[in-house]
Amino acid sequence: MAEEIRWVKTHCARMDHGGCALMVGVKDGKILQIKGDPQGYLNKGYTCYKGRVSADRLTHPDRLRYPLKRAGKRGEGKWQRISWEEALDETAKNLLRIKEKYGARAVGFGVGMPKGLEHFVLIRLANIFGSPNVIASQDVCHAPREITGIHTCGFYPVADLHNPTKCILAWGSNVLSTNEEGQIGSLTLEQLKNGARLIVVDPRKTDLAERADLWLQLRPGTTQALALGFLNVIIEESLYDKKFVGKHTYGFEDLARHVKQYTPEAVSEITWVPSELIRKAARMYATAKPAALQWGNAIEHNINAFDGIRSLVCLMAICGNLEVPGGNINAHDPKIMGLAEFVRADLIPDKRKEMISAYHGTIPRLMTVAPAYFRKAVLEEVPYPVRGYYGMCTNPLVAWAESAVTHAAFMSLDFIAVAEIFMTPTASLADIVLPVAHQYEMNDIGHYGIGHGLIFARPKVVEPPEECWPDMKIMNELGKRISPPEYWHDDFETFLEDVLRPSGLTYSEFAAKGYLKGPDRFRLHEEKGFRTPTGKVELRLSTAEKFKLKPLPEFTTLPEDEDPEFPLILISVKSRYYLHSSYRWVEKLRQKRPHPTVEIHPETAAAHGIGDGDNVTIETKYGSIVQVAKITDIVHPRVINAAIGWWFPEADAARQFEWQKSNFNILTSIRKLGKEFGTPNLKDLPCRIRKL
Ligand SMILES: Nc1nc2c(c(=O)[nH]1)N[C@H]1C(S)=C(S)[C@@H](COP(=O)(O)OP(=O)(O)OC[C@H]3O[C@@H](n4cnc5c(=O)[nH]c(N)nc54)[C@H](O)[C@@H]3O)O[C@H]1N2
Ligand SMILES: Nc1nc2c(c(=O)[nH]1)N[C@H]1C(S)=C(S)[C@@H](COP(=O)(O)OP(=O)(O)OC[C@H]3O[C@@H](n4cnc5c(=O)[nH]c(N)nc54)[C@H](O)[C@@H]3O)O[C@H]1N2
Ligand code: SF4
Ligand SMILES: [Mo]
Repeated sequence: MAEEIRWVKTHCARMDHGGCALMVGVKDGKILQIKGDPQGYLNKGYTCYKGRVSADRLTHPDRLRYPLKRAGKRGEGKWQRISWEEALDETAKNLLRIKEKYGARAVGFGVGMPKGLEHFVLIRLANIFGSPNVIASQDVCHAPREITGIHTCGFYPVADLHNPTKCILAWGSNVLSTNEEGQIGSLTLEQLKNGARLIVVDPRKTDLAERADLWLQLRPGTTQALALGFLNVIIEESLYDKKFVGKHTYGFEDLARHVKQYTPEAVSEITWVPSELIRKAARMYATAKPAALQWGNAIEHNINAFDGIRSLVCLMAICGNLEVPGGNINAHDPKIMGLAEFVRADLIPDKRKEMISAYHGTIPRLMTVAPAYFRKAVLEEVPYPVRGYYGMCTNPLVAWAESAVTHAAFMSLDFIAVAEIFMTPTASLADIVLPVAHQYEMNDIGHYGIGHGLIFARPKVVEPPEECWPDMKIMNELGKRISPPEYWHDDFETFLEDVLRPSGLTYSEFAAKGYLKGPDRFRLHEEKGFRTPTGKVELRLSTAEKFKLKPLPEFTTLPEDEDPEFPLILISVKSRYYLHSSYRWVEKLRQKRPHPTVEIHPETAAAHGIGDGDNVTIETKYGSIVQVAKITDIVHPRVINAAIGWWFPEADAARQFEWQKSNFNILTSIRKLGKEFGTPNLKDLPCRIRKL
């Protein structure tokens, strides 16, 4: 007799940063329907389209189902099916051979956007193996915000959208589409319904900008200048929180003197935002108590990220919005295992000095290697040779800036293993490809280590197909082969129990509860000060000289020089329907966004003779790609917005699925990098277009 439909509670994952509580309807071992759980902490029943169709990721006929070994030349698309024993032994043999010849640091452990607990198991694997080199996209994703926050105020200031706020300042954040870091868009909408004012700083008229009281359409790449202009107005007009500034900040007089030059008129010239609008917005933010600054990824996508973010933390601070409900808070973790303990940071005490980045002098506390520096090590042996790579949850050939260099680096490595759900451009260059179990097919913990003070249960709903294993299981078994077995478990699920042990809960008790949240602790600075060397918010950095950082945030240059040959400015936005380079192969998503599209203003399109739906060549001085024109006035006439993450799963694997044709990162470069994080310019690039 057929089974009745059974509803399982879990949390959405691996479609963005995740966090929506879901009810998943299962029958006969198959997922039939997904809907939002009205009791969800973040989403209260909300889901987006890609969350609702997310089970379609599991059933695609071309999904990887067995371990594969390269049969032809690298990248030729010829594979031989092998057993797990063979795949693990072969991977172990190669990694150990590289370790013996060049040292453990010659193996890079690669990971992309944090997707689940496997992220931290990978760091643990690297630490136990003895390699200080975890290669991650942190240079362009959150580390600039997190680490600049820690240096400035001692923590990572998160917008508190769970308590009433009077004003949301959304700065380069498209949260209604991206639900960035579990700041599910419905939380913002709820605040607006309850009367919060909204200021949007974005070069593009986003859905959020449509709802804003004030929309500041800044010139891309000028966040630092605009934020310094806000500081100028707030200090000149004496709108700052005097009590807080007097008691809890270091270097206010210096900052005040320094920002005098950034008058709204001067800043307007740089940012294109009218000076009166800068004044109005600065006043609105400074006089709303409390106000939350919801910042986004865009501010860390250029070489000046550090200055821009420093200015924004100074802004939160002088307006008295740090550590207050409805402002920007230090989210405290629940009682769970600390990160350092989980990843066994103790085993590699000299990591900071040993990692590739040490040579490049990146900012203290950045503990992963920027992809730009990894490739330099592979291709030029700077500062030492790197010959092997184990990667999971990432697609560097599409996700990293300057794809041609990525291709060259991967072609030159001695050994590459990639764990994936699907054959991607990067996986197609590997020697060993390992098929993984995915969301809904394994027990997992979400949002661990993300800094939002929450973890979510993602219990298993269905069995993985054929020979797919969770990444955690793969690394647990590989770990036993390449490092002392006592660090590894009989059953990988012990990792889940380890994280939870301090809470007193088992994984199944946690799954029944759904999530764990740390305690709300507001205004802790009133008792304890801030966790910086001066105990205050460092408007002027006391460690500047020691760490070779700028003491005060400044506007130095545009990310790239203006160039009359390339008169337009290129930006990008993450797609509502995809996660970066993932899931172009999920039919229901592909139907929504079948082609890579580039948004062009009607005047600009007309001047170039481009019509809606035309194929357009987009060119920077670094490369050129083709995308399909979408004519729209949501972009400025001088700005175009091209799609990121494109490759074509339907194309030829032997040619890496046309990784060059429409891939945004053909247009970016790693020749110029921000010093603090090794960040390249991903947006704000001079470009030109023509009809193909
Ligand atoms: N030009 C430009 N470049 C960018 C960005 C940009 O805005 N513009 N954004 C940057 C940012 S913010 C980030 S975070 C990075 C993201 O870069 P990546 O994290 O590398 O990109 P994704 O497409 O999210 O994930 C890559 C792969 O993970 C696989 N995957 C999904 N789930 C699993 C799993 O459970 N296990 C395993 N083993 N694999 C899985 C997917 O199939 C996919 O191929 O890209 C950065 N690159
Ligand atoms: N659907 C979906 N959701 C996602 C992701 C995804 O790929 N797809 N990726 C996830 C990841 S890893 C991340 S990091 C987050 C990122 O989420 P967000 O922080 O929202 O990042 P983006 O979409 O890159 O850009 C946000 C906004 O910045 C604007 N912008 C572009 N250039 C500039 C500029 O120079 N200055 C300013 N101030 N704004 C600018 C864009 O117009 C856009 O509206 O989203 C996560 N969620
Ligand atoms: S908003 Fe994000 S977490 Fe929520 S359903 Fe959509 S993809 Fe999943
Ligand atoms: Mo990201």
